[in-house]
Amino acid sequence: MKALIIGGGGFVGRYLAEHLLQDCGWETIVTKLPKETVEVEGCEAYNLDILDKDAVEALLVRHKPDAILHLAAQSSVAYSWKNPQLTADINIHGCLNVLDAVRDIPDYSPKILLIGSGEEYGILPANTSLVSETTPVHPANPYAITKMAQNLFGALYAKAYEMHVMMVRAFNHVGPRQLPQFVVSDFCKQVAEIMAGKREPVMRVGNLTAARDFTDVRDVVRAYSLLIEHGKSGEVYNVGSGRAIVIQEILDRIIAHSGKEITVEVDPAKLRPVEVPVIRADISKLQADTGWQPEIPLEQTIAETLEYWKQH
Ligand code: A2R
Ligand code: GDD
Repeated sequence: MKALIIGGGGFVGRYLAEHLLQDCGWETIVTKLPKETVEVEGCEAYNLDILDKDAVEALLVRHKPDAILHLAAQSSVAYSWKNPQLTADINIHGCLNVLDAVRDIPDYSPKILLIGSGEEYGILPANTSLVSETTPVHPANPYAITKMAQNLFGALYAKAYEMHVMMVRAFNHVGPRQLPQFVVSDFCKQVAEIMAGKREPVMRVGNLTAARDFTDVRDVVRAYSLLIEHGKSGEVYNVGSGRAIVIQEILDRIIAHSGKEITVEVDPAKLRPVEVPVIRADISKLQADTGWQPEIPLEQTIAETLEYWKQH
């Protein structure tokens, strides 16, 4: 198996490259942006902007990977409110560049995995929080709309052109090295700075009432390789833990690790114009088709993420 990770310089991409090479034994190449470095032993990295369709096609013609795992994205919900156009360009047009390049290359039919989001489900009817792949989507932010569009194109291309495209709806993934624009990393970084005396014992937070479904990034990348092996073309798969945890509880757990008295202040700049209250994944389809199980408890992920920030 020769795999290509597009967006290999991002948070998930590096874990995925390590997993495919070391655990799966697949030949693995990645694309990254010029500003990024990917230091994974045995992994060739190529610069690629997915908005450059010719470059996307040239790379695919040159390497003809058996599997394409498309991770490149503007991945921040918060930033998508500030720059919806850029988010749409990267997440929709960028993905179309990949799909069209594959469609246009003669006698080439790789397996393609598109990474959408649990945010696609959006605001649910009252008394609903557990979402399966058949639950209607009501995306409630620009990022979620772009991921819904990306996955609709994936399903369309699978049907129209008999391409082997699979779509993921990934719920929140966390772990060491995640950028501090995401909540667990953000809180761990602030607590690590307080513990090191680099910051007053005051944390600045956003909305603590929402509940999200968190999975360790190392479990997430195992789901992706299993989907490449066993997933069905044209299908959508939730990738999450099946449990929702309120952000306040995440905060309390992270603060508890510090052993310090810490004051919490809401930063209005961290609040979003619309917030999805609860998102929790029904993962039975993924489990039935691949046998996947999440293995790393959230407590361990939090401890390791905090440790990462204590050292950086
Ligand atoms: O936004 P940056 O500068 O951090 O770079 C991101 C990169 N990227 C691009 N790559 C190629 N061409 C572009 N025009 C382009 N624009 C952005 O894709 C970053 O290195 C990578 C995405 O990785 P992260 O932002 O770290 O996301 P993460 O958490 O690894 O999520 C992977 C996938 C994404 O599709 C998310 O939307 C989904 O899972 O949740
Ligand atoms: N970032 C951040 N910072 N979020 C906060 C904070 C804070 O200080 N305080 C509360 N939150 C809340 C957000 O309002 C949201 O309800 C929740 O914490 C998670 O926010 P993020 O970690 O920024 O992630 P996200 O849920 O918006 O998006 C992530 O998960 C999606 C899948 O559900 C990203 O990884 C997306 O790429 C991914 O698709």
